[in-house]
Amino acid sequence: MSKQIVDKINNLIKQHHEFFSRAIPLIASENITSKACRMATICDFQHRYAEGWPGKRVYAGCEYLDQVELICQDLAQKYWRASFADVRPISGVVANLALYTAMTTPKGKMMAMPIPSGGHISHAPKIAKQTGKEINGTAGTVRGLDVEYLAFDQKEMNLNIDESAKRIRAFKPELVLFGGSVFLFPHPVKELSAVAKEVGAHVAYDGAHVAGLIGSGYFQDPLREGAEAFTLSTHKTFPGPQHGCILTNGPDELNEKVKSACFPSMLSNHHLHNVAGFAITLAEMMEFGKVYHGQVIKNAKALAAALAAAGFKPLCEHKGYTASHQVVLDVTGLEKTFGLGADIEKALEKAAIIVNRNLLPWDAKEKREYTNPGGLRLGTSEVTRLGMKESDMKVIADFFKKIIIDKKDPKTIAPDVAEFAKNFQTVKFCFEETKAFQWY
Ligand code: DSN
Repeated sequence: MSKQIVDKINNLIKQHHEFFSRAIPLIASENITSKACRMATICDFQHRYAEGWPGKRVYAGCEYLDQVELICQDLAQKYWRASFADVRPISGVVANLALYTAMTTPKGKMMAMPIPSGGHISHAPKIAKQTGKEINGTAGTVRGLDVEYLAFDQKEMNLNIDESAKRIRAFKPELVLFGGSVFLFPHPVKELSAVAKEVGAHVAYDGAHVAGLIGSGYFQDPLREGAEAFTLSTHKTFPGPQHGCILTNGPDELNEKVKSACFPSMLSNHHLHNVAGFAITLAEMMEFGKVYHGQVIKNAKALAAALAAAGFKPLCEHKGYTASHQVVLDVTGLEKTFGLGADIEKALEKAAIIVNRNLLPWDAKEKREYTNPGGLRLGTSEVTRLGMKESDMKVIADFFKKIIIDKKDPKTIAPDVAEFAKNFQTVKFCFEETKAFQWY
């Protein structure tokens, strides 16, 4: 029986790989790693413990692990132009929790992007103040923080500077946190940092989604615009293994707080195999990131334009749709002919086009919920790493049109999607190109 379970799991993994080899992966928070990175993540490091800081571990046997972690710190500092990097957080959420520990008091006050407008759940309160609903966000639930939202301009899909400034002055938080999960345009970090500092607040930036863009010199540069700390995950636009990181430009007092928040407060072991994969991906992005991330952004703009030409409503046409890897589609108006976000997500999945439904900032007002919201969020990081260019975005938009507007049965489109996907089976922007979905 036990052997059958092993076989069954191996078979499910194989089927998953086969499915993705026939798919168009458009989840904005995902990406795909190189062979060198994958090999690092399955090495013996995964069996080891190395609590603490390199050179000052709680365990023996760390000589080589330490060297890898120091290389990872050094490369992260160079790539993101920071003087300090803690590469131990095992995810973006853990990096944020360590940040809250370093920069707030328990039950203190924080301001962040509104969750219904694309803020991340790790920034959220326990209870939504506007609706009284329990949302159990990380900041409110784990750190007990009283979270107030910055003001959001729905037309511009960005923070409203004047109204946010008023709210910061009135609420007087300990921490103002920028960044989010729906992230089309750079946040006004410079303008609002000045206001945050007037009230004595710390300023930080959650760049989980846009970290790769920023490292390669695009989007914005939060540590030079007023953010004291920059948290990130390493697997969205930055195409590494699933992990996290915290960057600062000092001072030492802040760095020491971050270090002790990571260990012992937030972590015991820190998944050393992923630190190795992170370091390898940093080396890749220092070599190939400028071209790769430039293409990610070009593809996102091209995908939005092609979807608009095909009859869809990507947000922010007046701003060129996006300055990041993301496109947000407003699918309201299709409810009578096809359905909303969840219906479309399901239909596309049947053709192996993988997207996620997403709330639009005005969904709550129009009584739509996350279960079937008015939006879709698309991301071009992974398809770009597989080699797609602007002309391929038109092909993708045409698949969307056939399924959602022309209402063709998605199962009849799946073979065309698979045929198209055959051209994109190699992980690029790395030293040794890799078969993307091969399973051993
Ligand atoms: N939930 C992820 C996203 O899709 O944005 C981030 O953790």
